[in-house]
Amino acid sequence: MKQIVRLFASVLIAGFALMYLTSYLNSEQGYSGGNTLTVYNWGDYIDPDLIAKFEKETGVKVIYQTFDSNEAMLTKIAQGGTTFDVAVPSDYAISKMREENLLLPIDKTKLPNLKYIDPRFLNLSFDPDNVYSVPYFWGTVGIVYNPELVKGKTFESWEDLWSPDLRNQILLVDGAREVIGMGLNSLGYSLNDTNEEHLQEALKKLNKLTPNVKALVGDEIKMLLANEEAAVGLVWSGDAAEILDENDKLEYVVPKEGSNLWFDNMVIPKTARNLEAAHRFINFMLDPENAAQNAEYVGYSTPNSEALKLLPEDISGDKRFYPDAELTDKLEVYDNLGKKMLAHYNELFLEFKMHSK
Ligand code: N2P
Repeated sequence: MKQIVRLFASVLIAGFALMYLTSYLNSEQGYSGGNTLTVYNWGDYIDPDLIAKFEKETGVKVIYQTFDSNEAMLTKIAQGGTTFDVAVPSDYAISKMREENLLLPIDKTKLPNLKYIDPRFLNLSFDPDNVYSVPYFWGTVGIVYNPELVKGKTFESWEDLWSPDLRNQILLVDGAREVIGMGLNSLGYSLNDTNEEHLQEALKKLNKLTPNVKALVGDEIKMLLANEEAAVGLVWSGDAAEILDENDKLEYVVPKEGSNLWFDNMVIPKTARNLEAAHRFINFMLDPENAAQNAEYVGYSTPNSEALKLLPEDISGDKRFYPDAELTDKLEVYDNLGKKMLAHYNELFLEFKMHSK
């Protein structure tokens, strides 16, 4: 009898040791098959309670990683060696990923909640028929300012940023397309302009802004502006919504020369290991209640029309963050300018950053 107990105990111990070893090896390799899902999203772009809710509902463990620019995300996915199951690129980056064969088609039969997306956000030119992508958030790029700190100045035009009274008062979001685009727009050019003379003109103009630029920053821009560490910021609309929520003295405007209208969509990169969980996660985020909770938490605008109905009227009715077609028709979506031109934009942005140091 003793022997049987001993044998039983050693089998049990060996079994546990094996289980431990496999789970250790899997986590070391960033393996995301089995019951895990790896999500790659922008920083500050989800309510963490939703991740916990998804894990509880599905038993799938979420490994969550963030990026702060489309360029960084693209490089990481293109390099390989990662196991991202879901990522959230913007419009032009989705088009580039399609071109570079970095995406898997989405199985819409697994997304019953897709019906809640407003058709206005479907079938856009960067992904006709939404073969590879499903809307997450959308918005604009504009200026947040503190009327008290700028002493009555308004920002109807991009040109207003160049005012000599704004010395060391402006924070810029650290994005190549946003900053170069602002330079181009301020000259009346398209933010998809590829004419070398226009691009050089924009760089020269941006370099003249450097005395006014306090810093180029990531997600900290929200905290800095809300705490009045700077008077003005070039920001994405959802960040503006959050800043204004923290400090209601501030204002958000989209200058009259035009600006960017952007769309961030969920995709399944080629690196995915757990397609089943990827579709479940996407469908979960499309659920109106979850989408509304997410929108309220991060401050960004939801493309989900059922979710919109669940949001308080002071959010859904705010034209600054839910602009109607009259404004959005005047804005431009970033085009996928091709590998070479996008690299050139990045170089110009780097030159500007060196200049503003
Ligand atoms: C959130 C960043 C949103 C990205 N921190 C806008 N495309």
